[in-house]
Amino acid sequence: MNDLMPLNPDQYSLVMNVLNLSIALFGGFSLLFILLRRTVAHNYSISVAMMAAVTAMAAYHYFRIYSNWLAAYQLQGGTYLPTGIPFNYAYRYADWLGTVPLLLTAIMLVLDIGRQKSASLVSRMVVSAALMIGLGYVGEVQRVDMLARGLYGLAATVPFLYILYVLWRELGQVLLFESGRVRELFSTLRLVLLGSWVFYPVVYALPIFGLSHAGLIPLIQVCNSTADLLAKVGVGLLLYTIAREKTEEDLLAERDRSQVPVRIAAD
Ligand SMILES: *C/C=C(C)/C=C/C=C(C)/C=C/C1=C(C)CCCC1(C)C
Repeated sequence: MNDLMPLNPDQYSLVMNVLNLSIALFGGFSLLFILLRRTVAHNYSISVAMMAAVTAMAAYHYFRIYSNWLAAYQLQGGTYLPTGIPFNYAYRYADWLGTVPLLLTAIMLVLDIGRQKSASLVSRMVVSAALMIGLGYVGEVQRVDMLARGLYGLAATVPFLYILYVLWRELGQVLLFESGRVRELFSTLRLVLLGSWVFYPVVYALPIFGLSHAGLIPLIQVCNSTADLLAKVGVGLLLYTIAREKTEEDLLAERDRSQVPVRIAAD
């Protein structure tokens, strides 16, 4: 789905501005996560560091998408015409291939899952994410064969549903060991994740329904960028809040434990 059509200046600059803003937000939040990493306990700082990496990777890829967008069109007589330089979808998929497994790993490492269980969960999530994105990419590069696009899309939906299943079912059981506040925050995180993730298959399916309007490419770019911001920055901030909450709970538990011997000694 790569055949660019002439755009009016509003469509062109909307995408340019959204991509530009995304670079700034991802870059800024990456820096913030690097700094915030030090405000949580050692056990959880790895998750916050991973979110810094996720947003940094996104900032880099958005910079490439932005430059590609500038090169793909040329203003001529008040209309933006394709220059012939292709607008490369691979940047998005390359980004997802790196960021989605990392994002899922960060989510799992913030919870108190046993070492063995977490290794198994992490590997299943990483494999599912890679399958989802790999199959989606093969479908994406089918430029005319919409049936193939649909079939690869459906195949990619299987690991997608499996990831959601793990997040709700298996992590639901792990969550029973967490405090009420952590459970609440984690439920919000899952909802934000779901709310942003459903955008991707929907946007992917648009061309299948014969929607080949000039506005389609701008629409896809704006939707994917919004979903990426929610899925990376929104989820990252919630993850940080959970890490903060657990740091405080651990400190309280530590204090309670260390008070016991003191009281005994005073008796
Ligand atoms: C930061 C980027 C994120 C969280 C990207 C997530 C991408 C997806 C959930 C993509 C899912 C897809 C399907 C479920 C089917 C069609 C193909 C995909 C790859 C667009």
